[in-house]
Amino acid sequence: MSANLAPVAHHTEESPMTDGFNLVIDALKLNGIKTIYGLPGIPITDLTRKAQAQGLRVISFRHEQNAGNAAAIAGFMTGQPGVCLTVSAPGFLNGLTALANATTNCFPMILISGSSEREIVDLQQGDYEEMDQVAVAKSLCKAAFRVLHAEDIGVGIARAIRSAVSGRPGGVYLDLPAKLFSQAMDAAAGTASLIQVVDPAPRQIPAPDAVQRALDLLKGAKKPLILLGKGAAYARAEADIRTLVERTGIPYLPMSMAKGLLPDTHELSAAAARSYVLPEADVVVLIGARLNWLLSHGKGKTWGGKDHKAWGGQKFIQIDISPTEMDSNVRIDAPLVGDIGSCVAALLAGMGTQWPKPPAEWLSAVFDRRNKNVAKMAETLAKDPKPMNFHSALNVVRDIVKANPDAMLVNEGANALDFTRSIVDMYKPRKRLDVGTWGVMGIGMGFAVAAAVESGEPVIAIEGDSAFGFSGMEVETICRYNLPVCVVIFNNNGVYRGTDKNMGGGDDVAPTVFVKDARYEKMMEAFGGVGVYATTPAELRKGLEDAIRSRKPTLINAIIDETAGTESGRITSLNPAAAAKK
Ligand code: OXT
Ligand code: ADP
Ligand code: MG
Repeated sequence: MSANLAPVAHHTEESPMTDGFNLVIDALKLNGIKTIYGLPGIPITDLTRKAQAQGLRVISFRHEQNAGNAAAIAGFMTGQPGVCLTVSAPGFLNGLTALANATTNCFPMILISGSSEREIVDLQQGDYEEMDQVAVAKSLCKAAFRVLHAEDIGVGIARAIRSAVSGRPGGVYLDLPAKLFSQAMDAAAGTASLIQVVDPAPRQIPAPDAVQRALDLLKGAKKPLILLGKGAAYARAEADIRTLVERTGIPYLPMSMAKGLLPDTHELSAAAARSYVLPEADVVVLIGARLNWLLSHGKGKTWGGKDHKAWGGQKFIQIDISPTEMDSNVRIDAPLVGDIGSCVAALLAGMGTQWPKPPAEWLSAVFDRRNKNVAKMAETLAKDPKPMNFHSALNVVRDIVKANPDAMLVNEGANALDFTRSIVDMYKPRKRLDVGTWGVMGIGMGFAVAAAVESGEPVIAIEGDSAFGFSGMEVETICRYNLPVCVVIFNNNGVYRGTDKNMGGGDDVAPTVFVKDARYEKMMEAFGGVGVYATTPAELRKGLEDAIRSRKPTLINAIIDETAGTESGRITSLNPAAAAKK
């Protein structure tokens, strides 16, 4: 233990001493952290109180996973690490799913958990909520640190911030043992020990020969395609990306959370021709998108390969900050390693102001296909079936988002997710927040809370009824902080559909089926918010319009035809039974 530690400390004008509590708060504030998402309890209750007293906003949740998801998406929205604060062992574990999900999605986040006494944990003597949390966290995040001495708090928080946001962003775990908080030290020395991180996410300039290689490949393309991923949204490079798209005239395809980077109504969007452009393109520029399962690993029938493992013959230019992302699935012919802003700027500089447009046959093939699909979709959306289905309900959401392009859209479910992605156009960057790389259910209310807190804009959360259940208790949090969140539950009585039968013929309902006609809107009413029961598009529209106008916490229980969904939405082929047939 350090020599200058004394047992008690209070941070007052008179006192020359400070303590662990204050140093943690001061270090966070010094680095521009404004909000802590968390859940109090031993040993961090006083930390939450003191943080609030000293001007940090503390958003207190009902379950740590939701606080963690809020912190993670705050990181994505702002580019600053989102901070989640939990108690030891069980609270820490509850936050860990969110930390792992943040790392998987490249969202910068710091999970700070209080922990039990090291001496007892290491001898496994059975402390209150005992767990070697650093060891558990290590494999699920970018970095894990433990601070044992008050004078190291500044370094610990600086390392956590830098690890979370530099290079490929991700989750970081910071372990603060209970004893640390009451350690006292000289206040001036404490202040001097804090670090304000300089340039936490330094630009990474691509090598000039790598830029030239990419331009040479692109110049020879007959059927080029640009693919935008959520890394491009995170990088806030939309102005240069738009210039790149418009100067080259290359059709582009946005991944789910890259929707709105350019407005989905942009004339060069190929979103509605996805299954045409992927197999047909000859040179694909990946900007902040990985060739993972969401892109069929860059091969197989999606890309025009003969079978599900065969490469389709495309050449790839990949812009990514992580050098080891290259060749992770197929050969990357022109890797461009650097931050997206710098890489796109370098491409633009190398191109000059004139760049040959793609061949007209390619453009007309892509846009004919797109226009046909858009027209077909418009026909479907114009129908008014009874009962309401995903399309007729989403036609309303589509109008509302168009009229309120600054509103945030949170989305989870299976059919509720997939139909929303293709039907609801986005107009601005970083407005669409969803299940991401893992397809994880449970992000809904955590994301919605952070979306409201960080943006101040109205939030619309389109939720499958199953998806909502994972974080539904946070409607109380939404009411407590009076957040302008409108939760819309697409209630089809179950996971995917409400019509499954018990295959054994017993009394229990099938595993995918819920209580029929559940009145979810009453959950919001229970906490003082507005509940709406909507069986028609008109009722849904009124509910949404009222919610946006009033900014009152609202839950709309939108009753959807229980037969309308498909198993696993658009990813039915990933079900083992279906995959075996491939
Ligand atoms: O080109 P084609 O013809 O193919 O058409 C495409 C586009 O061109 C076209 N399109 C358009 N047409 C017209 N106009 C416009 N504007 C337009 N835009 C596009 O539309 C189609 C589709 O386009 P898209 O979406 O771009 O293309 P596609 O082929 O779908 O893209 C492929 C993918 C893989 C990129 C895409 O499908 C994708 O992003 N998928 C993500 C899927 C996903 O992550 N799903 C969530 C997980 S499912 C499952 O795991 C669930 N669970 C299990 C579980 C989970 N996940 N987590 C945890 C912690 N525990 C358990 C559970 C429990 S889902 C779930 C709950 C489900 O029940 P709910 O009640 O919540 O939900 P409901 O299903 O609603 O009941
Ligand atoms: P999507 O799911 O939208 O396809 P992914 O999460 O798979 O997107 O990919 C995001 C990619 O963006 C990651 O490989 C990550 O390394 C990269 N990335 C994130 N931020 C930056 C940045 N500022 N510059 C360059 N690449 C980035
Ligand atoms: Mg459902």
